[in-house]
Amino acid sequence: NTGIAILTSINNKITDIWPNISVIIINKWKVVYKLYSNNILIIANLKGDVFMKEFFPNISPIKFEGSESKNPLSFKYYDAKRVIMGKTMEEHLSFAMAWWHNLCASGADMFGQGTADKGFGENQGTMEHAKAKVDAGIEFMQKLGIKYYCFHDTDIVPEDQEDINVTNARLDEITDYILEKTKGTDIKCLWTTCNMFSNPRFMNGAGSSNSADVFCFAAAQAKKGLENAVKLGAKGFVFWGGREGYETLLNTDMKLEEENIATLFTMCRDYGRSIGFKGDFYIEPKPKEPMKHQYDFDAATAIGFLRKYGLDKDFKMNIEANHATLAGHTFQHELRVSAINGMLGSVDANQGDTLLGWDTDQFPTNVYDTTLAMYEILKAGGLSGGLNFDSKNRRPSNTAEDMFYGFIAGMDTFALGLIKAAQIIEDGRIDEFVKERYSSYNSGIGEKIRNRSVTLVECAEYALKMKKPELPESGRQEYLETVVNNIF
Ligand code: XUL
Ligand code: CO
Repeated sequence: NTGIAILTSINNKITDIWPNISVIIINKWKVVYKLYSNNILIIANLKGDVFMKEFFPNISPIKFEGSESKNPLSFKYYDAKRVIMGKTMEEHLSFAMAWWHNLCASGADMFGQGTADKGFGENQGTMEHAKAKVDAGIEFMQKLGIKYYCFHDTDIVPEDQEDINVTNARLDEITDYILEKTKGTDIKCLWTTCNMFSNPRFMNGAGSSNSADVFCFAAAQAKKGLENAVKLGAKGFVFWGGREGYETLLNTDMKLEEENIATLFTMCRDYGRSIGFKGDFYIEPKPKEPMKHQYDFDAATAIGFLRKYGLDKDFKMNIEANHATLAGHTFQHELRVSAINGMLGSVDANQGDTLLGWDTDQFPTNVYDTTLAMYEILKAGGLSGGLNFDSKNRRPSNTAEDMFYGFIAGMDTFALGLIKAAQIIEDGRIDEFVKERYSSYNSGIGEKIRNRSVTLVECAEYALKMKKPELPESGRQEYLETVVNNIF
């Protein structure tokens, strides 16, 4: 207040609790600067009441600077208000932050502990930490201009190992806190899901567990999850069946397990609708990991399952790029399968490493892949959901800056993919080629096949009369790949 700064020796509560913290006392304000991989700026009074906390004080809001810029903390292609094919980039690309990778995961793997500090100045496993993650997450999203977040129930609160009622009370508290902190901002929940794979009770699956008691715990988590989806106004509710599958058929009643998953989904659909959940339910297919064989292997399998159990009106696909490649498909293939079945809902934006056989969840940097993905998304008329960065930094990329670099890479790669996909469509050579390739169905016998106004006998008679057909025209793959490169 007086403009006089007094630097005192450090001897107060906060420094006692947290090592590695410098405290400067300026008049009656205490400025705490945490000297750690995450520099946190805290402004508090001498009683310890915190008035302001900045989790990423060294990082200013990320701006679009264009492709000539060499500033690493800027967008080169993502220009939120730029209009492409009648919509702004921001409207095409509803980016979301995945709570679990960005605010929880420290880089731990089965060979070593974490390398990144995701404590945000609080002790892990406490509600103070849960709240610090909300505050840090909001600051992070605002600095990047990201409007959506996605989370598992267990990402936002520590799970009580003895009593699910305690966990549920914490969920009430944290969702109140999220609502309070996002009030007046444009930050919203894209989708939420329940972690029904980490807790030991789910070792044999959740909906597919051999234990009816465990099935009920999955139901209890999903019920609470749906209530929170409604409370936070989520656009979607995801089921990723990490442990819904099997290791060996020697101990598995596959029919019973699949039927029970369908029962759980049906209960969730009916309960969700009864409490006013108007969004989409999503299945996120994945062929394996952690299970050897997961029931939602890929989009085609999941769509067939939904149709069999009458769930196809309420469910869509959440397609993850890395899951597609684990299934032996391209990302583009999974998007196309979903789109042509009217079930393209949302996307988990990441990329795998084809030399590694697991889900590496890397930030998308391959522009060729994002171009072909955005081509599918544009042709399908967009996503009802968004692009959730189910992506994490590599273990050695462990600073706060790296968290931003990851998102900048992903957002720019999708923005450039959008620009290039729109150019492919506007160029028209690819679409024209495909149209022409099937032109034999525009008239004559082909038209009758399309109209289903011809029988097997008539088709056979037509063929016999011709004796031998001409070879179909060339597929021209190399030429088409050159067209794409030409557009690049
Ligand atoms: C796991 C995965 C999940 C889902 C949500 O591979 O992708 O994080 O996105 O449960
Ligand atoms: Co995912």
